[in-house]
Amino acid sequence: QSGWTGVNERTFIAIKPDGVQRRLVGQIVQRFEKKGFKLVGMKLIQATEGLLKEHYTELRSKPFFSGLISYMSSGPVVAMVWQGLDVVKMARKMLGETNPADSLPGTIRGDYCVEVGRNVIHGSDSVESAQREISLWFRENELQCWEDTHSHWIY
Ligand code: 3AN
Repeated sequence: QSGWTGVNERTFIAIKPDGVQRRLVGQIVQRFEKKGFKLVGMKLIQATEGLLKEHYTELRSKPFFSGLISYMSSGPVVAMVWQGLDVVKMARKMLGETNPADSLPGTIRGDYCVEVGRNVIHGSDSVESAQREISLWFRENELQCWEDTHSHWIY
């Protein structure tokens, strides 16, 4: 689908239950806004086990899989879709590494967390994963295409 590349590239970002419970939602959203990306979808959702197992299907044989599912269902998550040039790759840079210990200060995981099993945020790892994850978490009518129509009165 041509609409998924260039400035219209989209990624799926989720603030995990620990991020919500630690009141980090505002600061995380602010980082994506300040970077210049466009918010096109957002909801607070208690994910079902079924949704999470599907989301993490590639990890189902990992020893931490059941712990991961119970962590991710321990409270609501903020599911978001962000749009912009190269957003998949740049969002991964903003997140830092899977293990917070390998994440540089300045990244979200580098600044806000210490344990791999409580690493605050998820971001799609490729354009293909982003497409799969967005359609898993959002209906088409929950995503907004919008333009900056007010810039004429911001001086
Ligand atoms: P990422 O979220 O950086 O793409 P994945 O997809 O390898 O990393 O892992 C998905 C999630 O599984 C991680 N965000 C983390 O919460 C959890 N996880 C990954 N590796 C481990 C581990 N060794 N022990 C516990 N949890 C892990």
